[in-house]
Amino acid sequence: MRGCFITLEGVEGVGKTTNLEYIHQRLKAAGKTVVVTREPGGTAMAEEIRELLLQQRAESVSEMAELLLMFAARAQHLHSLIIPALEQGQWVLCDRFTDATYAYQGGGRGVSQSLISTLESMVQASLRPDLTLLLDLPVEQGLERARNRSTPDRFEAEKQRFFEAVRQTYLDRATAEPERFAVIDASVDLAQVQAQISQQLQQRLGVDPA
Ligand code: Z5A
Repeated sequence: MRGCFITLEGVEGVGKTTNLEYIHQRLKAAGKTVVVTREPGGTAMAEEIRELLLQQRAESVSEMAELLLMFAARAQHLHSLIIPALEQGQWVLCDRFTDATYAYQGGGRGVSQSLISTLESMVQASLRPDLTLLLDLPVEQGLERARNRSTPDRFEAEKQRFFEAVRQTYLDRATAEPERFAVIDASVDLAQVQAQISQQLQQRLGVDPA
């Protein structure tokens, strides 16, 4: 039986990395074999594309080049890791996936949603996540949490307005697909965030509480 595909989304600093390990442990405790991965990246070649995408550079990057590189990395990730794992019955837990393309390249950069949708169908056929946990909090709060880290990458260097558009696109997508998305209030303390995640894993996927 095909494994379950779970994605984690949200703007900068919402706590995806922090909560990824928590979800991993919850799924393992429930007896699932889990592959944890991320986008862009997840395989050696896709990680090289990630480097290309995140590096700050003097040359201005075309929106189309950025979009196609995101999908090139995704095609490789699906081919080498995600699809084989799901077909073997493993669960895949992925830090960002195509909703991030709608949010960042679509909402943030202004690329048309229909173009993204065409590429999504070409690259993924009918494969979509079974559950997308959208960690949501006001942009300023996320930027504040992320501010103390290393030098900003090419995306992190964007202005607040860019991230507001990213957040709104995520929320619109969650409203349009409530059966796939669970919106988590990430503005509260970590224990409360994890309680919400735990409840969603139980309600939607039957994962027993710890
Ligand atoms: N991107 C794209 O444009 N298009 C695409 O299709 C895809 C990606 C797939 C890399 O993503 C960039 O790629 C991303 C979008 C673009 N750029 N941006 N921005 P990434 O996921 O690697 O990078 P990120 O969004 O910058 O993630 P992040 O910086 O690692 O943030 P996070 O994982 O969501 O947050 P965190 O590191 O877990 O937490 C941040 C801090 O907050 C940390 O100190 C925590 O201890 C703290 N924290 C976490 N939760 C809490 C709570 N509840 N209370 C208080 N403090 C907390």
